[in-house]
Amino acid sequence: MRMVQNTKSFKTLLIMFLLVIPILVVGCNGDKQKTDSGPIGASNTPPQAASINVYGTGLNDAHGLLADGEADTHYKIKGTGANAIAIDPLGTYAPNGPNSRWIWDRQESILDVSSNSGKSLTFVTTFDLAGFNHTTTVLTGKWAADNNGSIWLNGIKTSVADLVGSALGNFSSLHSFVINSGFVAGLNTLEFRIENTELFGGLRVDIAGTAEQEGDH
Ligand SMILES: [Ca+2]
Repeated sequence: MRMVQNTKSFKTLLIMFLLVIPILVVGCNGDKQKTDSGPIGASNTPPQAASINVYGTGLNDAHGLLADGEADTHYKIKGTGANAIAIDPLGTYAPNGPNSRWIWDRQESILDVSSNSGKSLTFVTTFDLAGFNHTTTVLTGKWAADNNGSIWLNGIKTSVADLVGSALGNFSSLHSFVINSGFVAGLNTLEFRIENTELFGGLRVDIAGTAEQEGDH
């Protein structure tokens, strides 16, 4: 009788043991999966796009609007290296502000328009992508030109549509653009090649940019 009871007890223990092992295994796997997924922390945070320091035309270092005739130290005239000059636009131009204003190589007057006609000027601005993954950079903006223009990045023409045909709309309104390729590590150079076919000339650029910071991925 005692032997039968012992045998029953042994079977009961064996069944319980066999039931418990799978529970333990599942439990361990569950813990392992949690470990593999890692703790929630900075190393698993998706890369964050941060603003890069790129300037529109006619701005001071704090991105505030310059006054008429002030030097724009962020836009240089290619060839001479002179600063562009913030100008008071003609009535047919898109009005200045709030994020940028018109520039040319000098304040213009009705007295010097003849010397201005047919003048082509390239305006150069730079921005630094140090600390950013340059391949993730996106520039967005709006621009206008009197009369025609094209946008170049690091010496290569961008896919942004040229302003052509000396159309009134080239300078009476701003034209949206996006640049998302052609960037290099470190210093990047953006050029606005402007052709003034007659009378006054000008360039206006609203621009902002983002890129993922290095170390976020
Ligand atoms: Ca013109």
